[in-house]
Amino acid sequence: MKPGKYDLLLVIDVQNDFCPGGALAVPDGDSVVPDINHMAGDFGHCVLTQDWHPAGHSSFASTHPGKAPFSTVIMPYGEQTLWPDHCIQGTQGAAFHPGLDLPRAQMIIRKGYNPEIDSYSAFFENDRKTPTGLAGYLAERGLKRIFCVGLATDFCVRFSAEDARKLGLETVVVLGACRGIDLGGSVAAGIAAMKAAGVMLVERV
Ligand code: VGL
Ligand code: ZN
Repeated sequence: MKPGKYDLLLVIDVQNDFCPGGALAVPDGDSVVPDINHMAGDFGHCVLTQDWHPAGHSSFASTHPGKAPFSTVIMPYGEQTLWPDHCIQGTQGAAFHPGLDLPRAQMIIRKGYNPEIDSYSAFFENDRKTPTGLAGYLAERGLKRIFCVGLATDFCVRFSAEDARKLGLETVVVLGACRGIDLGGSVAAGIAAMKAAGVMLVERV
């Protein structure tokens, strides 16, 4: 599973709010940074995603009176987990972790900016049909294999990897460079779902 010139490293949501001390901290989230920096040199292509919500986003519990963070609501597009306010556009919490060192990264996909729809996946919003443009970018550049790393294993990494498979891409998730939130067993469920979707799971590359 050695990456090369025609492979894309997709670095998902390595942002301050998902790291210890942040608004939606993923346990040990910052520990992926050195691994990702190190891996990036082996890839011909690197794209980052950045969770990028307006204040008052519909995925924030604070937007739904009486609702607590980590509870769920039904949205027009299905069930949505409600989160603490996080990754608000232009804030330090939304900035990439300062240790991330990816000078060769080619593009940043911002997602979750539509106030009405959350977006876990790098490819589609949570309605599972509004595209972000990443599929077109990969197609136009002739890239057919992606390696996913970052935060969080059970949400944005999982949804990105599943969508990549739906698009027919060869998809690898490097678990050693991912960390999960783990709500009620969501890491185990996410790993099972990714396997079932034909995602290749490896510890490192
Ligand atoms: C994420 C919850 C809310 C993630 C983003 O990056 O996994 N999770 N927004
Ligand atoms: Zn978010």
